[in-house]
Amino acid sequence: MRTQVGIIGAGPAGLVLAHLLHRDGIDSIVIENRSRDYVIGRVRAGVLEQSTVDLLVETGLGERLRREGMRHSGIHLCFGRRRRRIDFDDLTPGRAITIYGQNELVTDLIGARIATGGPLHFNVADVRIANFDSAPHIALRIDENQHEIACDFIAGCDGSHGISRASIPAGAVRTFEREYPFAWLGILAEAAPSCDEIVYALHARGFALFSMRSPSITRLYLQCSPDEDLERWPDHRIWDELIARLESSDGWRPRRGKILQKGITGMRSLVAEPMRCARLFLAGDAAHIVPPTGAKGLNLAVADVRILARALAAYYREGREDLLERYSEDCLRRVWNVQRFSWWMTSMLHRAPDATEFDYRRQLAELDYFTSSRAAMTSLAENYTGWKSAVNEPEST
Ligand code: RFL
Ligand code: PHB
Repeated sequence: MRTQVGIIGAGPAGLVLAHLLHRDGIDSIVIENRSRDYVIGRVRAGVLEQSTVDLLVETGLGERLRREGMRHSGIHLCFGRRRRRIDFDDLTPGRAITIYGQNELVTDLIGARIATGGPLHFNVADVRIANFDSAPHIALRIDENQHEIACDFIAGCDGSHGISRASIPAGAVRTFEREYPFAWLGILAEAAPSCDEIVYALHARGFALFSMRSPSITRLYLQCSPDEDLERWPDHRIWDELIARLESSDGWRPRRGKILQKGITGMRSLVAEPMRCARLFLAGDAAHIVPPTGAKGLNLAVADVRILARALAAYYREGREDLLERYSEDCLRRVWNVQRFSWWMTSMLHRAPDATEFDYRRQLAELDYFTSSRAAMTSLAENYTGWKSAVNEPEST
């Protein structure tokens, strides 16, 4: 097989890249080591930034997103039983977030890829990459048959446990990491949302988050320890804990319902620098991981591939290499800002095991400030709804 860009991974990064390249007349082959059902069924992100929504709409992927996506023009922060709202319409006019499950987005992207007739192979095995400093190729197995894809470039969009980053020779890429001493226990529940916006809460017993997927499905998370045993969390205990942490003095609390799915997610920050090694380009979770508190991972993946697609288009159309040369630098400015924001949201809203009462009171004061000073609320709103896409800079610059 031969193509211009070999794309490893059919998550949001790989599929959006394939979509953008197709629109620019650039061929690609997408390979994915899991099944189509598995990729679609994976319950993960739910919050799309304004620039992610704009890109999807502009490139013809907005039809179902516009119909079923839930546009939110604010979020709530709850602390010491006070629930305060950050009003995006007022603070960052024209910018909001949209709730649309990652699995819905991936479903749309797979549909769009299939409609173009572009190659997309699921269930591939033994993926290996080589020669990415000269003539890149990808070796793989499809249905017990060995294949090779020769390509001009490889896009490593294979997530945090993929082979792309791991294939780069030691010393060519540096990683910067941070582990957090807590995790999230997340549930999907059959319950109509009792608030029409997301609620983040800091409680003396730890963090909790109320979100949703549709008018009849809620998504909730609570802080737990990284080695938490799910067996110790029968459904009634999860609900009791969520309600204890989220309930506010105005009488609001999440509505109980049948738990459809539960799981534990560890929390990590990681950045690989540079995000490129010769003709191999890393994008999305393959290059960086953020803790989910800022709801940024998927949005960052889309921001990377937008820059990569533009650089590849300039290369094929005009023979320009400068945008490819600048790919890593262009992405990393946003990546580090998002790391900073996600780390900050995480630190403000979680209770670390070794934290003191002093720390807790300082966190409450920080929440009080960020929900009452207009300058502070604007900063939060600007970061949460996301940077402008075109110049990859904060909204107010
Ligand atoms: P993905 O989605 O992990 O996709 C990578 C794909 O590569 C495949 N793969 C391989 N394919 C071929 N050969 C190999 N050797 C391969 N190895 C792996 C994998 O099977 C997979 O299909 O990475 P991508 O595309 O970079 O997308 C990143 C996002 O998925 C991720 O950042 C977000 O889900 C993070 N995230 C959130 N992001 C947001 O923007 N907003 C949110 O609200 C949000 N909430 C979350 C989240 C992640 C969570 N978890 C479970 C980690 C909430 C949670 C709980
Ligand atoms: C979600 O809806 O899954 C969600 C919302 C906000 C976050 C993380 C996840 O910060």
